[in-house]
Amino acid sequence: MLAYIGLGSNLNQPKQQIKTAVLALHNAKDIEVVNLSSLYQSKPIDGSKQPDYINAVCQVNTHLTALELLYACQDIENKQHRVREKKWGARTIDLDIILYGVQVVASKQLIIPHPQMMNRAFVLVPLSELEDDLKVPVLGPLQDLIDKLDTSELIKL
Ligand code: PH2
Ligand code: MG
Ligand code: MG
Repeated sequence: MLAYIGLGSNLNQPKQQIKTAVLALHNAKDIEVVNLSSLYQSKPIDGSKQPDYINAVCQVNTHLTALELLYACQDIENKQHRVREKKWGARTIDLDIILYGVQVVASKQLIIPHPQMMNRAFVLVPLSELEDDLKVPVLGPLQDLIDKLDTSELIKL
């Protein structure tokens, strides 16, 4: 299954955190990293005072189920000392499953497509680098989603 994972960090050398997490995905059993977008810098979405984020999107090929992939991502977050304080607070690393093939998931643990993706240029723009004519399940063509967003504050590194 082809899946897309969004990575984000705004603490403890964010660029290095992203690279460490991609390497961990590469080394994880049953996950093959196929492609990685550029890194992007942006202001935190939520308005509170916290450092700018570095974000990227990674394309993976996996035999894991969506839930197993989530656990693999959480394992990597834990190894990089992710502390879950408040929702949308600053973090060393965040790995979110954005898409899992064309599968739609709505369980207590996991929602796919990622429920905030349509509001987040730092997810959609790197995703379009990897597959620009992507049609997102439920939400429609990726380019239409991007056209609805202000992407002017997103800095490609
Ligand atoms: N992640 C959040 C909340 N706000 N803002 C940016 N720019 N990048 C993020 O990855 C991000 C955010 C919660 O997951
Ligand atoms: Mg997130
Ligand atoms: Mg998350």
